[in-house]
Amino acid sequence: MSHYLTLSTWVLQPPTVVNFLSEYNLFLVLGIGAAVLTIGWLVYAAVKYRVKDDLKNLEMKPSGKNDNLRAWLTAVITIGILAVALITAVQATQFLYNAPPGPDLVITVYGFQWGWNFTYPNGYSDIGNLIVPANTTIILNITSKDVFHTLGIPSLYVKGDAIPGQWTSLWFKVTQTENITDGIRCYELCGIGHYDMVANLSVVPQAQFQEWYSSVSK
Ligand SMILES: [Cu+2]
Repeated sequence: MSHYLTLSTWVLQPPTVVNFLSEYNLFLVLGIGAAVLTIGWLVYAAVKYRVKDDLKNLEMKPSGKNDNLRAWLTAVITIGILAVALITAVQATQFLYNAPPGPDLVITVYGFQWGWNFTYPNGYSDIGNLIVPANTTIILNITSKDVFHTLGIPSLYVKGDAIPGQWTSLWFKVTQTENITDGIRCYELCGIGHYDMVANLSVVPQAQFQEWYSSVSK
């Protein structure tokens, strides 16, 4: 298994990835639309108002009805694009903040210099390996033992700050079983070992998870 998953690796994309991609694609469309309008208008104006045979054409003419209409149209389109971007960005963020209703598994994560400790509800804890069942909402409650860290899972498009004295939550759900070496890493420069502050993510079938989980229960 490679270090980083490319998107095509996921046959069924996890909801956090779908959420991110749909927002990204919308922003791409809005951006292309804005570019076409702006550059189109620039080219149109450059051609229409170019200096022709003599310099008489340079005289400013009083603005007509069409100029006002164009100004209003520009304002309405600009506000429209910004409004769509704002509303959908807030919706996408809310989606990431609010985990869907259960069944879920809540895991406590401690970041430290330099590694990740994952503690399960039964008290079992592991440094460097996060094993979770497929088709289950996984909620990570994250904090730090020392300095600022940030836990990120790039293949799932989720990230949460690990700050001493504070808790940050994130959730994800994966439908496929998958083994991602170094799938979890630190995104906050936290000292000399930062580059190696990684952990493996294993998504296993639910039955296999239950078997493993009972075997490590105290
Ligand atoms: Cu770090």
